[in-house]
Amino acid sequence: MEVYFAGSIRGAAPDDDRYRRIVEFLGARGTVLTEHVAEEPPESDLKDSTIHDRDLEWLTEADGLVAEVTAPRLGVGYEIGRATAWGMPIVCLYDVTSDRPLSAMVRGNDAVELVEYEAIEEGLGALGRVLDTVSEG
Ligand code: 6IA
Repeated sequence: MEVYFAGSIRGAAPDDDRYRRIVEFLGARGTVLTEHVAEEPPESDLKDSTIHDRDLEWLTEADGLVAEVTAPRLGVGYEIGRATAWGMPIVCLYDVTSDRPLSAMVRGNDAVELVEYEAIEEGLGALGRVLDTVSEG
């Protein structure tokens, strides 16, 4: 299984290690095409057009998209939109203790399997169950 992991890069990311925990969790079940999203610092001197084209190519190659959407970001929303249009399996993780309400464009999207969590351990458990269902189906 090849998974595209999406999370905030240029905006406020969570001030804990949850992206790294998600990437490690996914990496134990398959290949994560975008491990760099969890790296510190994630920026490089690649041209934005190179990043855009490369990431979309990875997204087309992936078996599914897993996005952490607690920190709302244009880049993540764009990736969810493209994956929705391509009919890919999409799982979004959202921390319900956040004071930032989740966009209706995610919560109201039938193509998105939404995992709401209070602690990341709980979120990863639910993510695992969703992935089991997707891989069986
Ligand atoms: O709006 P944002 O830029 O925060 O959106 C983040 C999303 O866009 C992530 O899920 C990534 O897939 C994608 N993205 C944004 N910037 C980069 C990037 N910069 N590299 C890869 N994907 C990106 C350079 C990072 C470097 C370690 C190669």
